[in-house]
Amino acid sequence: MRKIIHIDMDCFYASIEVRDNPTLKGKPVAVGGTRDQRGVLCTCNYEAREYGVRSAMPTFQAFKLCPDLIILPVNMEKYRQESQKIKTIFHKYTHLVEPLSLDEAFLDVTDCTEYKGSATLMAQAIRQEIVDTLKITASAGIAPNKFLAKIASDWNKPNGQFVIRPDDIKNFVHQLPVKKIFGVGKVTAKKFEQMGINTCGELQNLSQKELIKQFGKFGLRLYELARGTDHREVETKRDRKSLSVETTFSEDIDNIALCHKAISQLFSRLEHRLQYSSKTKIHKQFVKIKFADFTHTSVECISHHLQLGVFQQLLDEGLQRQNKSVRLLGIGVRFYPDVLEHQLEMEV
Ligand code: TTP
Ligand code: MG
Repeated sequence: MRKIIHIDMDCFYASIEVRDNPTLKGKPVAVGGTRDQRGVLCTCNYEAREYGVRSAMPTFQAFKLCPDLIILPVNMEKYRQESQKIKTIFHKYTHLVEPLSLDEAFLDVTDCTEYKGSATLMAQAIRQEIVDTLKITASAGIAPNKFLAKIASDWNKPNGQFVIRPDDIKNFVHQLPVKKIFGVGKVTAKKFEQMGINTCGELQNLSQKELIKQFGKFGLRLYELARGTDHREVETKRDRKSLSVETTFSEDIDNIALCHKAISQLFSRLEHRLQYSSKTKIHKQFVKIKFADFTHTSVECISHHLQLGVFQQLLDEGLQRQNKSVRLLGIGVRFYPDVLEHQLEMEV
């Protein structure tokens, strides 16, 4: 049994901005694009959430819900610096840290002996240290695996934590809505709803065979997650082998032009993610396509520089393999293994 902590900062960008301008305290504040630029919000504080304002909401819509909303511009450089401070704190506890984004990470504390090995007390201490150093709050989830730890960190948000002990798993997942499973988007959730399945407990009634028939390889994963099982390891950046981004369409699409448009959008996201990646030496580019029937294919080629055109060619190649509409598209890069990367540096 592992001990995993998932830490997620509370309304990260907004907390930083309010911290740096205390006159904003207690007021509804968001960070993102302005109304006249037809912008979208990155996030907002909990005061703004009371009005129904949310991340990724168009700014004009947020103003309709909350006319007093204060919108501040995005200051990535500042958020990146704060993110670095959080990471330094994490590494005091364990080197098994897997950052998921600027404000979120998994920590494997299975072998940590501090706090008599109590992951709950460690999470408490980490959150306190974040408050002391950064003057903003974080929430934590503590569980025997990544899947449950991530759900748990959301349970007592903001500024809270929640523990799922091995003995609690059975009861916890029984009531857990299937929507909480990563990868179960609106479309799959609706499909389940039509089958009378709303909770993981109900999902457990489907056999492995049935799930695989309906969802392919993802079915196998659903079978495990519905039981609170997740064997994925905390993957530190050092051993990161690839980096990818993907999107699931709200409706399956069969239009090639739309697929190409999606690839361009994914490309910007991947470029952005690569800016924060400690690995930079690209070895391959790949495209992943999941079809409406949940079968999937991936196409890759050697490439040392990130190029949109290469992804477009790979997409065309992948689409030719099956004549079906597309449910999900992903693009990514594989990095040189560390040894090779080292060699490459020597050669330069
Ligand atoms: P989240 O952790 O999803 O959100 P949050 O930290 O703002 O709020 P919560 O308390 O619910 O955790 O994302 C972290 C940061 O990433 C967020 O502060 C802003 C950025 N972000 C975007 O830019 N766009 C988005 O759509 C989302 C969800 C987040
Ligand atoms: Mg957060």
